[in-house]
Amino acid sequence: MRKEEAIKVVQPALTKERFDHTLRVAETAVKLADLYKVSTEKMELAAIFHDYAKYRPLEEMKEIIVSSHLPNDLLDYHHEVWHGPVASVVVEEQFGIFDQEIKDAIRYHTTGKTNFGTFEMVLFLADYIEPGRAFPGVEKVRNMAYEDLNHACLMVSHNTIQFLLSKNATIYPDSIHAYNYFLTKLN
Ligand code: DGI
Ligand code: FE
Ligand code: FE
Ligand code: FE
Repeated sequence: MRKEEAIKVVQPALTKERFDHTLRVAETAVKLADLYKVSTEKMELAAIFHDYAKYRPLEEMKEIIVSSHLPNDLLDYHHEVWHGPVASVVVEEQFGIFDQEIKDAIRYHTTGKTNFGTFEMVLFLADYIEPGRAFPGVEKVRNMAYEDLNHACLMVSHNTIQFLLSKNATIYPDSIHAYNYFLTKLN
């Protein structure tokens, strides 16, 4: 699928703010893909689709999780962790995107996972540091992003888990696995 075509289907599924975020994630992810030597063309497509399912009705997302290969334990956690996995299924079924890297980058963009690949890490990081984000400590992550991909992803995991703890929110196991993985790989 071409970039223009992807944008055309994604835009009406999102709010104006979410669509603008998506374009900034794509721009950031392409820059990082170039730096870390993964496909910029595939990255742009993954980024354009990463939040595609964000505003699906919860019942519809549940139905997709139950009826697909996705793990049902997602349903035991907050619905914020559903939209990535759901989008990875929908882009294959609806748009014939079978590329495993693109699907996995979309699927795990919220939580990360263990043995996270370079391609997937770039989208995970770009989603966090795109210029519209104002998370506490984001500037430090932005600086690290262009120095050390793994270390920057560790900071994303660390900050996200810290944020979730501060809200007494449940933490999906993949978020913890990602944190451990990045920390273990630290230089
Ligand atoms: O969709 P975005 O807002 O661009 O960003 P995202 O998909 O990375 O994260 C969406 C939200 O999900 C964000 O507020 C943090 C939250 N989140 C990330 N990991 C977990 C989580 N929420 C829960 N409950 N558990 C997690 O493990
Ligand atoms: Fe998201
Ligand atoms: Fe994210
Ligand atoms: Fe996003």
